[in-house]
Amino acid sequence: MDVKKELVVKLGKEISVSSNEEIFAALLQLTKELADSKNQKETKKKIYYVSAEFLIGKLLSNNLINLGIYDDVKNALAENGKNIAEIEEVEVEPSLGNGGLGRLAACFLDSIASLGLSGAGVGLNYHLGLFKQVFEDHMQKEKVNPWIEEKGWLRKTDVTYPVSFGNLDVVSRMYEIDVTGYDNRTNKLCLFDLDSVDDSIVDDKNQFDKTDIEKNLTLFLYPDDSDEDGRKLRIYQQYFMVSNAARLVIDEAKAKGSNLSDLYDYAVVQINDTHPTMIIPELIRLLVNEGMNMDEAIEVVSKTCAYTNHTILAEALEKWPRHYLMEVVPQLVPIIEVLDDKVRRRFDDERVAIIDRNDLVHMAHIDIHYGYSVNGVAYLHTEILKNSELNHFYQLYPEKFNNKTNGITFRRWLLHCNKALTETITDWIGDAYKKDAMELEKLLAFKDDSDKIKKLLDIKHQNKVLAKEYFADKQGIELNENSIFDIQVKRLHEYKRQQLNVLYVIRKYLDIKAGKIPTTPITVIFGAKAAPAYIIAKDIIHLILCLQEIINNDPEVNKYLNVVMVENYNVTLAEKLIPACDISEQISLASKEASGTGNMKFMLNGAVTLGTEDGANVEIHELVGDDNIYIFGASSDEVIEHYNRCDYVSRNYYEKNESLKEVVDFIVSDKVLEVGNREMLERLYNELLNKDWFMTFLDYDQYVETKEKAYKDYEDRMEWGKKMIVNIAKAGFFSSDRTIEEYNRDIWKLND
Ligand code: 26V
Repeated sequence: MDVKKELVVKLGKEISVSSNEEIFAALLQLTKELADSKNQKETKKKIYYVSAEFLIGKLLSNNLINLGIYDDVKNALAENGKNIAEIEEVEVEPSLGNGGLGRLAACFLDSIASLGLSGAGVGLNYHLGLFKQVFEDHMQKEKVNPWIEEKGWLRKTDVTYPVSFGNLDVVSRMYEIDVTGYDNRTNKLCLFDLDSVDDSIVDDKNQFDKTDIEKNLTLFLYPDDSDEDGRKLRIYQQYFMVSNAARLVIDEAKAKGSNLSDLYDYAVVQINDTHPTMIIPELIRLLVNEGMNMDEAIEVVSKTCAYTNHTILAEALEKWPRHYLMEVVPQLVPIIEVLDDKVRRRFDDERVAIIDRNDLVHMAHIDIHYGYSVNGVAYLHTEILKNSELNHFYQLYPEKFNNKTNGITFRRWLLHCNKALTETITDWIGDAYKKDAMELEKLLAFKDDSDKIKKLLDIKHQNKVLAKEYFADKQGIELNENSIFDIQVKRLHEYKRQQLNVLYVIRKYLDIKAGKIPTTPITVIFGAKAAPAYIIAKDIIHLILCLQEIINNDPEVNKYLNVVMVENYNVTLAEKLIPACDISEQISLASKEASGTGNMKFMLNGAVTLGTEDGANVEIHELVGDDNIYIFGASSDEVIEHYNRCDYVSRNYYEKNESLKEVVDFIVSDKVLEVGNREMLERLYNELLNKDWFMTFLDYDQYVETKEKAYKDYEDRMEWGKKMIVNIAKAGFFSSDRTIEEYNRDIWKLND
């Protein structure tokens, strides 16, 4: 295809005289046409990945790469004085996701299409999605984040379904976004919406009438659930999502010749965390409406649905009061009661009941009893599910439990975000690794080759310069490209322990003030959104922003240490930061991070992990070996023991440890109080001293010591470069193509 000719036709004029917006619109059209040409006939069985979140990121560049025309487009634009990076800037990042679970769903869709599997994502078309984070007075403020534009990837379809709630009947509409496979088929992300939803009901404080379902249903991802109306709205959303998904599954199966008794030969529904759980009773309800008897419907659905668990945090394992369900989705309640009744008749064990004694419906329990597969997302996480968190269920159904260690798509997290590294790797080992990620191991041959190492170090430096330019331009942030980039980017949560990293920053600041100067300057970079109602998380952000102000403006310190918190961390910013990173902070309290996927992205881009033995860090450690990772802290077994014995007392650590005491006290020192808010800082200080549920102090000494070692090792550039090569070479295992092949082999079995 002559890309230039195509673009000129679409533009109706020369590229050189077109605006970036016009070029973006033309490329959008071209991409959609090409994607259409790769729509393939569906196979008999199809995977439906149902998820409340799809954190897809900007799509233009990725689609161009997957369709094989990125270089042609880039060159055609360059010949006409246009820069593809500037065209990419025109696109607004979709706001359909929150964190790891949503990004995983997006990587999986890419891999499903890239492996040529017939599949669809099913979710909701949130108009405002997740809030936009801005910083005011060193605090996070939430602003609305409209992202849907006239000229975008969404395609309105004629597919509509009636959906009934207790007090309301609505008619849905399906939108589609193309999911282009890498040199392969196009699949769809199906997003359901309501024509009556009205963005204008939201005021400038992000408030709206939570009971006006016809107008608010698909406005926000995870609407505030601090009151009853908010919680009910979540149930409205969840049912709306799964009712549509169920109708889609049944319609498509029927169209392919299913008599519904064989639904599982046509469809597999992967339930992404508990948010889509109601698809189980809903499918049962629809099959019964089609004339199937209840027992058979339950059996058919149980052979169709599979569940993925992404967290062991109790707060995220959803339990809905039966009376909420009775009000919002009364048609499901009798079915859920039958499901509960069957469980109670089989097992005399309150712990595995679906409806508990307090009349709470345990969504995960529905998934486990009435799905045929339960998987965790990393080796350690699955072991914890089997041996402790879900042990009662594991005893009942050992055959259902399996592990699928997460992965990331290398198209976005290497080919797209790190062009220089991609080119260099291709130079060195050819491009087979783009389809077979394990080929990256060939890089190990170069780990003692000083020219190759120098080249890698040079690429890292270039990526730091690119990040510096980007953040200077977009956020007015100054980054020192000659410093160590030590990065922690992920949702803000106490279990992820950004606060531990902050304690280290204070330690370093006090050391520098006392004359202990680091050999190489350090930039500690944070990016994180806190849930709007998560008070302590917001206090941690406040402390980081105060430290940023104090440290970066202190001439004695800022030559050696800088703290930067980027605003509104999202996929687009991740793509700039990850290629520039030296040290990847993965410091969760062992046992709490199910997997992590940022850890994989950093590794693939040549950063070295500083982390606890948690989630997929365990597997990274195993692959790269002790010399190429910095591991510290208590093991998951030790942590679980502390919880069981209730014997972790943070104050004891504080009182016995001078360094720690000095650092913690600094949080409420005059210096910080001068800049910050007393109430927030004191609350955080008290939380750490009196509660510290995620055991920050437990690992403080080891963290400081290990991080110092990493900074010291960084000085030996050739040795460090070797670590970088090993990390990149061993990252192949974390390709989501491998993960999806395993899902297909063990759970979906699409090609049988
Ligand atoms: C759950 C809930 C529950 C109720 C209210 C709001 C809310 C918001 C989000 C969630 C799900 C969060 C779960 C999540 O993102 N888990 C992450 O999943 C990643 C992909 O498997 C994994 O790498 C991370 O370790 C895990 O934290």
